[in-house]
Amino acid sequence: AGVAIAEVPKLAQKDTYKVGFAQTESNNPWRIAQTNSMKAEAEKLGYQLVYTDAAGSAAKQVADVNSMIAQGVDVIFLAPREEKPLIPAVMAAKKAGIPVILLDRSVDPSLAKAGEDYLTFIGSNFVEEGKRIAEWLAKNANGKSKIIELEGTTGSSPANDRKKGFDEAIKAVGGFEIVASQTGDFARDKGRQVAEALLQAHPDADIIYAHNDEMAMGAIAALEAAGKVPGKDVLVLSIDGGKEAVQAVVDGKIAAVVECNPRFGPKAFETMQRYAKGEAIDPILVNDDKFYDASNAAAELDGAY
Ligand code: GYE
Repeated sequence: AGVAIAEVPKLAQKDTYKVGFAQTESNNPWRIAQTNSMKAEAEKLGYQLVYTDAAGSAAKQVADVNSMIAQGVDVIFLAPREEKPLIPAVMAAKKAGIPVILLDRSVDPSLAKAGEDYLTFIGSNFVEEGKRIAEWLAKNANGKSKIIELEGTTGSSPANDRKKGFDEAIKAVGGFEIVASQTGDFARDKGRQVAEALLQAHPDADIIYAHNDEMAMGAIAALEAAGKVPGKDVLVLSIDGGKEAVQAVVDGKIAAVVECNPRFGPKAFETMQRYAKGEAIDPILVNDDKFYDASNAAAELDGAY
């Protein structure tokens, strides 16, 4: 055990580094865009990147981090699959004297703290993303009101916070009802299956809010299979804003989508360099997210990842 140290391990200033990136899964365009951005930046800087893919398993991700520690990386970038199960990985790296920077998902704030156990969290404000969808609906729902919510991976920070931001804001607006809310694990096939079951149980639902594009595309498939017209009978809302989803906005199948910016590379490595120089690092570094609906999707399509 030993004495708990209330400080993130230091990082020496060096010409080059061996850096770990523990990715959580690679089953969607968002993850692939994020990984590509990290790999491109490491290559640009001439740093060695030790990349692992946990394939959707928190247990494997903990093992991946332990293996990076054994390989003696200088820094670990971690995209924690769930808020609680990755705490031991954060603590093991700290104990080994390796600073951790959390990317895109966070860990339980009551169990690990920025500036103490890990350096900082870089990512989107998920509460805000959910709130932006609710605010769009408040203005554009056109009388539609019965909502099916497809949640992301249970226990992950984006699922928790996208639900919180949306549910609280939609309640404050009034006149809407969330008739069902269930996880689709951020996955297309699961999203389609869950949407299919929930549409059968709630045939009067006329809005589907999906916590990511993959589940939104799955929901569109479920709607079409049920003979309903997405965009007309049922409004589909999403978060991530990859090219396929922005194209679906152009096609009228998705009503609106908040981007969740996956371009982490430049900011991640710049933060690490600033830390090595001895600069103070904020506990949260928020990415900017765009918003797409029928008013701008065609013009913005080229810029979507
Ligand atoms: O929305 C989803 C991905 O953690 C912000 O995870 C990320 C989310 C993203 O699998 O598509």
